[in-house]
Amino acid sequence: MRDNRRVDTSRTWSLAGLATGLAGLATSYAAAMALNVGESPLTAVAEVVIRYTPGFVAETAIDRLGRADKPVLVVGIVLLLALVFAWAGRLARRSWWAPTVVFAVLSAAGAGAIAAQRNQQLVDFVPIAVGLVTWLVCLSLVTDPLRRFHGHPERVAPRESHDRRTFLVRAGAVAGGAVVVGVLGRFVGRGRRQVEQTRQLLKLKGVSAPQVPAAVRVGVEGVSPWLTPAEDFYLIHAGITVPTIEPHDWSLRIHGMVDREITLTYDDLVSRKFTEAWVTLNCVSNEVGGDLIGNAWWSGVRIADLLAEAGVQEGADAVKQTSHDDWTCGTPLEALTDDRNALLAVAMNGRPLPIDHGFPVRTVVPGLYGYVSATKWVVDLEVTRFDDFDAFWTEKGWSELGPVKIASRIDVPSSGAEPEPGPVRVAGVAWAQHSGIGGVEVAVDGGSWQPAELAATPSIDTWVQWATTVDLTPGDHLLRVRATDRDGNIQTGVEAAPVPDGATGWHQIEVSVSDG
Ligand SMILES: Nc1nc2c(c(=O)[nH]1)N[C@H]1C(S)=C(S)[C@@H](COP(=O)(O)O)O[C@H]1N2
Ligand SMILES: [Mo]
Repeated sequence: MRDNRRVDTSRTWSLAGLATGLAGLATSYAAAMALNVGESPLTAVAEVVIRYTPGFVAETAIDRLGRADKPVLVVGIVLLLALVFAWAGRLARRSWWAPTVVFAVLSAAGAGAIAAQRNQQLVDFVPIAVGLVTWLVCLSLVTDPLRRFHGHPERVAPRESHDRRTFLVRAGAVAGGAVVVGVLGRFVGRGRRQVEQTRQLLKLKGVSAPQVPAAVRVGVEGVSPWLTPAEDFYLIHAGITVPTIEPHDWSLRIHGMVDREITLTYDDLVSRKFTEAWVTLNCVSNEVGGDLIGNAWWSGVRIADLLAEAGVQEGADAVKQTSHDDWTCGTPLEALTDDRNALLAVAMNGRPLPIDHGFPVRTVVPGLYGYVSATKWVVDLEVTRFDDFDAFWTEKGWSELGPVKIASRIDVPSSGAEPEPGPVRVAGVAWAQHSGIGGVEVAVDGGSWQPAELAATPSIDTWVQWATTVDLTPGDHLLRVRATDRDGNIQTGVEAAPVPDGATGWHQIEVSVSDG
């Protein structure tokens, strides 16, 4: 009688561990797919196993299993894990920390496997964290009623059956949830992979490779590269999942206060004449000295030409832009119709836009912060009046208009550096898109401003690299930078937070000069 009950309980606890374990695997897999970090922790572990499998074993496996070798390996790992999960569930009967240690060790193994991959980033570890949190939450969720049920033998029957039912419901929900999340992850991942493949294979006529003019480089090591590679370009996205849109499913509607509504397909768009331009894009949320800024070579169609074809009506002053994921922004009509290169961009740095940067089509408008102009996955342009709508960020208290403010940043030396006394090279970048940078000055310890040299720029729409040499004596020093635009406006030293229309203030760093 007693023994029967023991068998029964240990089976129940194993089941709790199993459901919990599968749930963590499922959420980590789904997180990996949603974040598109290439590999789920599980397949990363499989890769490591493959890497360290002795050649003869691998050959036998390939010989016997053919192309099924990898699925067999993954299934094998899952079965092994299932045993560990069941064991962890049984450990949970005695203490909460023993299964926690088991899950932590498994997570560490997954993290180790991911760390062993090439070029991993912090985001690659997110699925591990998601899985571990799922394990811990589900474990307490599922074992809690069990503990009540088995922990108090004096409990009366109705209470027991209530706890038992709670356990079954929760374990079932966790296991069922795991299956649903796993299937969803597969779904999410597949769409993204397919679109990525389309993107890779896409050949766009009229898109040229970026040719960085030599004169834009100031020639100081450590300055941000003038061209920002797409993989280093900052990313801002208010939505949860990244839209994955096949070009043949994309179209853009231009409507509102126009004489002729226009609907453009992707083929319509790419059969037009492209305009290509260097444009530096930055985020209004960038703090003084921050890195939410990048410079790229964009290829696309001028919005001004499309609006002219549509025929903008009297009285309009804005274009409300909407993305595929229903993000909106309001752009001054003037910035889209004057002589600047406001583009419906299809390529960045000579390649179709990366999915995260708006594939297949986004807008780029020189001189305006991204939140009022740079709609990724854009699908709708409505010519209208600012008075008639609110947009995503303006609803949240950000300014309606978002012209880029003059700004500058010290990249070299880095803050806290310890240079030798004597002449020290100081360098960085400055920007005032569509006004252009006219000058940059540096001051040491709050002293007088001394002018820096500027590298060249191909237009007023990009950032500029600058450099100068300052003489530093031993001790601590404060280095400050400020810029002036081509109209003579000086960057203000008054400090303001990013909300509502962009941070201001001078970027400054501290260095400690050694005694030599
Ligand atoms: N669809 C969509 N477009 C968007 C955003 C967004 O959240 N959703 N963010 C905007 C903001 S605030 C900025 S700064 C730029 C950033 O573009 P990037 O991620 O390509 O650097 O995109 C803009 N376009
Ligand atoms: Mo932004």
